[in-house]
Amino acid sequence: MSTPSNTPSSDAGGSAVDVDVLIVGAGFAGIRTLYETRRLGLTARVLETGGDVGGTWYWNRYPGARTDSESWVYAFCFSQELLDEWSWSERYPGQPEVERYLRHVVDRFDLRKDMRFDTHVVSAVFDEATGTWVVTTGAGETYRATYLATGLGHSSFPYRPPFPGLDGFRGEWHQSARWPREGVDFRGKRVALIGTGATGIQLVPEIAAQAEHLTVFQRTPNWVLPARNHALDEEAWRGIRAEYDTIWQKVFAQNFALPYDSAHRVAKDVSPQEQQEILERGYRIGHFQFLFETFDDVLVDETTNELVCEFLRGKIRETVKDPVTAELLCPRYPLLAKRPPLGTLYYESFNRDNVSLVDVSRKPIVDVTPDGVRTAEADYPVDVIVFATGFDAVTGSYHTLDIVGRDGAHLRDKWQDGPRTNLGAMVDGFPNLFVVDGPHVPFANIPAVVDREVRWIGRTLAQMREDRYTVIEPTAEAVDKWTDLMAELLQGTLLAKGADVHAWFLGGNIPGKPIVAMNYHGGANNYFAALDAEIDADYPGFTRR
Ligand code: N01
Repeated sequence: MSTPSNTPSSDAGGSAVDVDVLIVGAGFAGIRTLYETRRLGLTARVLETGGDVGGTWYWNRYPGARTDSESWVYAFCFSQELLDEWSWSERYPGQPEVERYLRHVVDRFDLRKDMRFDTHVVSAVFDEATGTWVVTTGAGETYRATYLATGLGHSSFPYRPPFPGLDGFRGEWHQSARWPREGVDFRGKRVALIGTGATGIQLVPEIAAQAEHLTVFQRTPNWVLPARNHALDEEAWRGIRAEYDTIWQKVFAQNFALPYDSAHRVAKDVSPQEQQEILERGYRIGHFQFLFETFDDVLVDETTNELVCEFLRGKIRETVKDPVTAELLCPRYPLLAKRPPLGTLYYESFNRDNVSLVDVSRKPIVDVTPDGVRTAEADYPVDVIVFATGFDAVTGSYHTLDIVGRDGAHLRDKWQDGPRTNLGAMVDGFPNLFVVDGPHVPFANIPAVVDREVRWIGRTLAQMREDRYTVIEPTAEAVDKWTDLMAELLQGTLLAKGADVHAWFLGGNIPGKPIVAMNYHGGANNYFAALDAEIDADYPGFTRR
């Protein structure tokens, strides 16, 4: 076992450490954490499995991959200079542009020198004698650090297609979350696409434009909202920059950390005709604005939700010419019981002669044969299979490394019935472990959530230094309370209906995974307030020594 050649930087509990903070993951969370620790004058090192920065945006390079938060807020906001100098080219940037952005950020702030790529962390063990974390990589290197910060990502542990026979398939197959860098040539090929989540619906128009034939296997239809993507020219950017302060203020004041105003009305406040006019206006604007600026009660009132659902079903029926296909594409569960994606030319793709839809809700996919996909009803011979079958989301990545806290407790055991945290940031029994953008943080615009959580971590570390503490850990009572709150908040929204439709944010997409609230559903703005309140009250939910 080799030891990295870092100069020991500080002392915790009497034992020299290689760095103050060891950060796992170089996506938005890891980059933001490295910036914060540097700002505090701490030494840090990022270890990343991938070959470069990006996290989700490094691996998910399938055609059509793009953000569905608007670019101007799908960004770091810690530096005014960075905001001033970076202009996204589109409302929703594609994967290559997001990856370029993240590379620009690490180079711009000279962060790369503290990052190690192609380095997979296999374990992190808390050494009680010295109060430090000992982190081991797949290559057998070890690092000792006072603090461990995990930015492992929500969508980073792909759900391996569960179908028997895959190894005997004679064609080629690809999984969206592990897309080959050289791309895939679909020209002249018969292609099967399995999965119609946010990923699948982005892939459909791209594959359809190339393939000889595309067969889409759908188990549950999705509510695909119109993205209305467009290019951003200099004039658009002048407008955004003139308003940037207000835009970010709105982000931090909104439930989903998006720069939208509340509608200030519920559906029953207005006449049926006005309801339709409001929905039409919202639909023309598109994006999640359609959800948040039409009626304030879409997420909580079943009648309003169904009103909006029926409006959307009307749009699907208007768009898709074949009525049987249109009905199959119409969801029958509440909007937001699954995470709705934004689409471009998704429904329109089903009007193409080379695209067909197969409903596998009642006649499931049984296996993969040497020649293609077999359902309980028929065989579909294809040349290529694309799996967009999603992720063991939010907590799945925490099973890829063994995190061992006090008394030899394994995090994966502690979380076997669902995650347990205080503020989504720390876990009792795992001192000095900061979970960055893991479970129990808001289901919201990720860079904004990361920013506020990491800001809290930074303030906490600074306060500890001032108070001469070296160890922090949440109390078991605070963890129980926060975990119970997650369940309670979920029940206050229609997102709880996700339990009926395999919603990944409840764990329902992975067979055998416990169905629990894995996120904070009380509004990102309220979560940010809870972080501040913890500091203002001098950390009542934590012990420090
Ligand atoms: O994964 P998913 P995803 N037989 O779990 C189907 C983020 N993201 O990668 O719905 C047949 O949503 C499954 O069917 P069902 C975003 O947060 C963001 O698409 O469970 N089908 C479903 O259709 C998103 O929500 C962007 O019945 C099977 C699909 O596979 C999250 O990542 C882009 C099956 C999986 O959908 C996950 O999205 C992409 C089976 N046995 C992703 N097993 C942005 O735009 C699974 N499926 C930023």
